[in-house]
Amino acid sequence: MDILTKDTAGLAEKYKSEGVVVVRGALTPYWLEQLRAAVEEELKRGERYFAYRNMRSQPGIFQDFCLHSGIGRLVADIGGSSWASLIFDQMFVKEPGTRTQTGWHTDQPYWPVAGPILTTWIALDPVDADNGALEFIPGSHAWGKKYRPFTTDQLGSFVDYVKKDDPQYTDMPDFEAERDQHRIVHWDLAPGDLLAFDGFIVHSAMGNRTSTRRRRGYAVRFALDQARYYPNQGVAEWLEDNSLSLGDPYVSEKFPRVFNR
Ligand SMILES: O=C(O)CCC(=O)C(=O)O
Repeated sequence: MDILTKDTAGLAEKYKSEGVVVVRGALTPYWLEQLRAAVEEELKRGERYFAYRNMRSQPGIFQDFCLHSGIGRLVADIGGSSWASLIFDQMFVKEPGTRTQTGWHTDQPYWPVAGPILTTWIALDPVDADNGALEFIPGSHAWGKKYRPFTTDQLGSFVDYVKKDDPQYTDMPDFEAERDQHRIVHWDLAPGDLLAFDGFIVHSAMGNRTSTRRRRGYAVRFALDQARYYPNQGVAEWLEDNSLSLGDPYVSEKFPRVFNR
């Protein structure tokens, strides 16, 4: 039984041109409650923000969700792909008072993958501009830019560029300073709504300025048709895989196919 919405009409076209779409009510109450519980359990580790990643590699709710919820089909439908493989998952909790903005960035230059990557970001709480909505520059995924990766502190603030001499990357403009030159969008989300966005789209996340409203988000990254192993790119060695050669489809035991049409 599929447990995620199948109502994806029109989304693939929009995703292709904008690089980001919202799917309302994507999760059933069952999965919403399961993921919320799993996040609470994980938070007991006492880490901050960026530290919670790849939970799906251990048996448990996150893994069950990634492999068995039907999300792979949703991802392939939106991304116009015949298959989807699982890269990793990550949770982003901005507690009340976490004012730090997650700086403007693109994701894919950090990872050893060329070709299409789609992230699903699922709201586990109501999300809006006051408690940490994600912002996007629609269409920026198609600019053909590969922005230089940078390190951040555990709250997401810029620290320093890495790969400073690598000519495949360009430095990122100060999008915050030039906000008025871009079309910037965000969505207010209800729990269970899902954002799907491209690995190259320019995005950021606002701070949580509220004193009472948590903002829990659960992100899962997938590779699609034409995604290839490209270890010449990236800074995330933990996403490399010796069983793959340069140019192989990004599918392996470590990065399993979760949907195949
Ligand atoms: O949820 C957040 O705070 C940031 C999420 C993000 O940047 C991402 O998933 O790539």
